[in-house]
Amino acid sequence: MALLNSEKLKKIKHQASSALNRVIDQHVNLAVTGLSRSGKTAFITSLINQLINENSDSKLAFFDVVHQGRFIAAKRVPQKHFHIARFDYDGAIAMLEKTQPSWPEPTAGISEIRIAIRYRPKNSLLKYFDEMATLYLDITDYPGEWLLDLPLLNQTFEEWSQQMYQLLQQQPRKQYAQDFIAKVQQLDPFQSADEELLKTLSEEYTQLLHYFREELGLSVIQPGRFILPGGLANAPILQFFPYLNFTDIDANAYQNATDDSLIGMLRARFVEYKERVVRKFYQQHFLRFDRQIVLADCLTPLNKGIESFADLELAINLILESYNYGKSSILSRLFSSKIDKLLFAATKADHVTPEQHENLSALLNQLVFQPKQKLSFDNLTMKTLSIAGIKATSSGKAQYQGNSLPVIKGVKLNDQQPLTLFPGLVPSQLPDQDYWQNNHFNFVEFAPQVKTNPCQPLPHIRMDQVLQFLLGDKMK
Ligand SMILES: Nc1nc2c(ncn2[C@@H]2O[C@H](COP(=O)(O)OP(=O)(O)OP(=O)(O)O)[C@@H](O)[C@H]2O)c(=O)[nH]1
Ligand SMILES: [Mg+2]
Repeated sequence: MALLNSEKLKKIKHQASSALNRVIDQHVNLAVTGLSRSGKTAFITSLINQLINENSDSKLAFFDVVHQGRFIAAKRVPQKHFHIARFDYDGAIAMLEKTQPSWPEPTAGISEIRIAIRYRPKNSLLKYFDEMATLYLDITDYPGEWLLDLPLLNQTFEEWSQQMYQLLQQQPRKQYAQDFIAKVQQLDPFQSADEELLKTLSEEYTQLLHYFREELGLSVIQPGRFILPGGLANAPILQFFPYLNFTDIDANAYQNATDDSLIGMLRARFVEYKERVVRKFYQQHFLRFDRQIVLADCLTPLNKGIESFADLELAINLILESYNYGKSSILSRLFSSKIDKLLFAATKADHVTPEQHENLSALLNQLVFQPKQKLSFDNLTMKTLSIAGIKATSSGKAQYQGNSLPVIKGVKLNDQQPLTLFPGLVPSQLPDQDYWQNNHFNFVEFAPQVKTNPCQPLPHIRMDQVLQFLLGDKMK
């Protein structure tokens, strides 16, 4: 009897302490990334907005804690790291709530915001301690371009240069890179380093990268900081470029080249970039993230064409490297990350008609899961979804030549005119030649919808599923 009692007591103590721990230990570091213009700011703004405006009208049916009536309230609290810029939620909301709403401004670099979410845990045992529990959610916004730099850590200057040369020689980059390639090929690698020349040529290389990203809609931009320099603008650490003539260089002479020769200085700056910029980011930030969402705008590349889409595919491959924990992976050798859930989300789903959403998720799924098979993602749960952080259109049907067609309706961003359109078909598989020849995806930018009631959460698509995947298990 005494034994039974002590065992029972032990069990109760154990249950009580794990429940208590759970209450105390409620904290998630959520990282949000994606290439520039992929929708990070809109996504984070919406996520916070859904949480702090949660009420009977909110549309979070798939978020269990809300669906089960256990959600109490959420509010912003001061962020944890004072040296990191604050995510400008108020600025973004002010833009979206104007009489003529506009999208939040582009952002550069990293920012952070903290939300405290109060809820009632499912486990009734907790009523002995406290009826409520709090989940502290730290959200970090950082550019996806920084993730694309990770493979550099595994490369020598020579290897990286050769890889960049290969990319620059393929269309559509080739057409715009000819001039730059010719200038670099004329250089004598062993001439003494001329800092002005390095500065001018690295600026030219940076302009090319901007053109690739912004005009051609390409995704593989290396080094990422060249287009998002933050506090490093004009620093010599960003003044290098790939050397494009390695096949003609004497290997010994290259090895022995000192840092005051042109090639030596390029190499030294590349090494410094890897150490002080790339490695530092992983050490300072990446290692503290628990959960990650990668936003991908798949629709703009579909609209731009086959080359832009192929580049997105390559970029997703490179990004996945960061989560590949296999023995030979870069990360497992250099760092040990604790990310246990990774969500890939195809953003701006409100740009396609609802019956295409499934295709959009399937397409992203293919982009992500093909490379995944070659890598090792033990202990990592992954999911793909198609979402809209801030829904700017409504969907309906229109009559066209006697047929009823699905359409989206919105207000065009450029001239504020109403527009109804069928934007096109999204392939459910990686698009083949046939798709590119016979389909044209029409991506028109829409203005955010006018908000009639400021207390109403922002309209969205599947943000509740995002919340459930990323936080559901922490709010049981
Ligand atoms: N229709 C629609 N458009 C969106 C949505 N999210 C983003 N956009 C569009 O995409 C643009 C870029 O969105 P941002 O949220 O600023 O993207 P970002 O990733 O933060 O961009 P950077 O700060 O430049 O890196 C916006 O200005 C909108 O035009 C969405 O959910 N629906
Ligand atoms: Mg942004």
